[in-house]
Amino acid sequence: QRQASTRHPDPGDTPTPGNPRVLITGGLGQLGIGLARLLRKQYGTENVILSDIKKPSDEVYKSGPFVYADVTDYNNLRELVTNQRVTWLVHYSALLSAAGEANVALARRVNITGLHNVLDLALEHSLRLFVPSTIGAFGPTSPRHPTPDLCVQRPRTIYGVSKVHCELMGEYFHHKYGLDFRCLRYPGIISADSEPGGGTTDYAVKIFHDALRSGRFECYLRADTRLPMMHISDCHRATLEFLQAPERQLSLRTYNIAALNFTPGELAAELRHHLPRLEVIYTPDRVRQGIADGWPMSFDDSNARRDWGWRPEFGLPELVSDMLSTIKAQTQ
Ligand code: AKB
Repeated sequence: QRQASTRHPDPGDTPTPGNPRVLITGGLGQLGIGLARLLRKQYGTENVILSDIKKPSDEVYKSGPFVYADVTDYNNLRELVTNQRVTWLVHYSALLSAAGEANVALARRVNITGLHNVLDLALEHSLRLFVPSTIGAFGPTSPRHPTPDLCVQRPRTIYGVSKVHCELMGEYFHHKYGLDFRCLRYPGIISADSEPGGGTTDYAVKIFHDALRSGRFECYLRADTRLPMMHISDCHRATLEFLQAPERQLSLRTYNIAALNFTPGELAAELRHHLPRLEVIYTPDRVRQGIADGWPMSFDDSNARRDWGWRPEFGLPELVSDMLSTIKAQTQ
């Protein structure tokens, strides 16, 4: 049996009373490191454990606890949850939409078997379990502009199918066994310091890097493809606020969260306020254009706003200025 290895072998530490002990799976993807930073500020560095099957950079390794965790291996996860006395589990491991279409068998293993493992574990150890869902949990027969929380969900990607399965299983476990399951449907997330991988919304991150590097960007979506998007700091804040929301305030267990929506053409126009010479050419890719054409164009997040006070901060001008200044600072 595999032994969990930790930067700080600290299971003997006494967690501050009332503070959760958080384990983040898939922690080296686009979202884990930033969420860990925010949670560590609130609950203490040692109480937030990042995990992944990949090797962390020196910077991540030095910044707080990191452990190896394979979500497809139940015993590995169980050992970790027990030894580290985990009370909250944030399950970020997943293959995204385009990566899932390229490897359906792996997407099934990670997104469905991995989910079953964390659900069982959360039930066994009475954990608060947060799993993100996505705009990708909807499909061409869903109302698309805006998409409400409750409507037809017939996605046509393995990623979307696995996320609808996740929403339904989590809600079922909540109703049947009282599991504290919480799920937010994320839009495309825009971040400067961590790169997305294998998604359909990734163009909206890459455009900033290419615009600054070469002044030219080749977009795999048509100029008029509208999708819901969100700045990463809004995403992290939404996740923290939702995790902290008292259970009595939650009328749903799965909520849409929205910030803004735009097309590649509108994003390029906003970027040209800063980089007037930016050249964008559109070469739609069959798979990703097909996926985007069946996804929501905008999200109705009125339930999240009403129940737990969700409010985004970043509009398009703020998002573009922030991305450009952060990437410029990184490359100087
Ligand atoms: C993807 O494009 O697959 C993800 C998502 C919207 O869930 N970024």
